[in-house]
Amino acid sequence: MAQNYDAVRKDIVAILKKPDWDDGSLGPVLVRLAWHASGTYDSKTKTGGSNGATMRFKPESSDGANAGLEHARAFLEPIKQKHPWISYADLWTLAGVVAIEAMNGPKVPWKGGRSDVPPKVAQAQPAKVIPPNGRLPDAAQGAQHIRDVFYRMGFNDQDIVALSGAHSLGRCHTDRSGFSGPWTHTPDRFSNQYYRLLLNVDWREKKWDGPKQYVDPDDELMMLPTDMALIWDPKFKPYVELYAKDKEAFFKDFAAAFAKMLELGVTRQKL
Ligand code: ZEM
Repeated sequence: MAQNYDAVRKDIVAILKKPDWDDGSLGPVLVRLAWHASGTYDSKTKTGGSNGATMRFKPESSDGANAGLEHARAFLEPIKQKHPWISYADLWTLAGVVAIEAMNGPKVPWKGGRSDVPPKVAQAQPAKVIPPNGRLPDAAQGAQHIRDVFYRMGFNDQDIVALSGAHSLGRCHTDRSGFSGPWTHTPDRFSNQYYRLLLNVDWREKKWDGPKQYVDPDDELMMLPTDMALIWDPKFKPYVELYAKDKEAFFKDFAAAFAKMLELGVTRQKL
C-alpha cells in the first residue's frame, strides 16, 4: 500500500481533541510517548532509540518512567489498524510531531522508515533488542543526572534546555510519576511560557506527603527538581533566559533538537 503519511497525520489530528482527558487534548501524552520511545538511546553502544518500537515489550513497557504511556499507545492503535503499513516506531514519533504542530508549536522535520522489532525476536533475545530500564531521566535528581542522561544521547547543555521546554505541555499525574499538576496555565499549547514561569515565579517546596516538587504560591503550577536545576545551574540558566525572551529562538532550537532525538539510532533497514 502507498505510504501516505499525510493521511496518517490527518487521522492523528482528528483524535487529539478529547474533552474528558486531562486538559482536553491527547497532544501532551503523545509528545511524551515520542520522547520516551526515543530517549533510551545510548550513543556509545548505539542501542535504544525510537527504531524498533520496543516499548511494546517488557521490560521497557513496565519501566516506571513509562507509566501512563500505555494509554498513549492505545489511543494510536485504531490508526495503526487503519494504516497497517506504518510501523509503530514511525506512528509514535509522527504522533509527537503532529501533536506539537497542532498545539501551536513549530513544524518538526520528520522522516519515516523506522521498522518494528518483531515480537518473536523481542521474545527470543530481549536483552539484545530492548533497552534496559533506567535510561530515562529521574525527575527527583539534579543537573549532573540530566547531563549524564542527555549527553549519553549526544545532546549538549543548550539542547537540554530547549528540549525541556516541552514541559509547557501537559501535567504530572500522581498515579504515574507521583508528581502532581501542570507546569503552565496553558498545558494544551506549545509556548515558551515554561521558561518565563521558571524565572518569574516564587517557587517553593510543596507541602505534602508526595515526592519533592515545587509550586507557585497558589499551588496551581508546578516544577520538578530537574526543572529547577535549569535555573540553579549557571550553565543552563542563560539558555532559560534566552528562550524566555525569544520565542522564535526556542521554537527553532526545539524543533532541531526534537527532530534529532527522533532520529537517534534510526537505521532504515528492516530490523
Ligand atoms: Zn517530561 N515528564 N521529563 N519531557 N514530559 C513528564 C511529563 C511530560 C521529565 C519527567 O520526569 C517528566 C522531557 C524531559 C523530561 C513531556 C515531554 C518531555 C512527567 C509527568 C515527568 C515526571 C508524567 C506523569 O505523571 O504523567 C524529566 C526528568 C525530563 C528531563 C530532565 C522532554 C525532553 C520532553 C519532550 C521533548 C510531556 C509532553 C509531558 C506531559 C505528559 C502528559 O501526559 O501530560
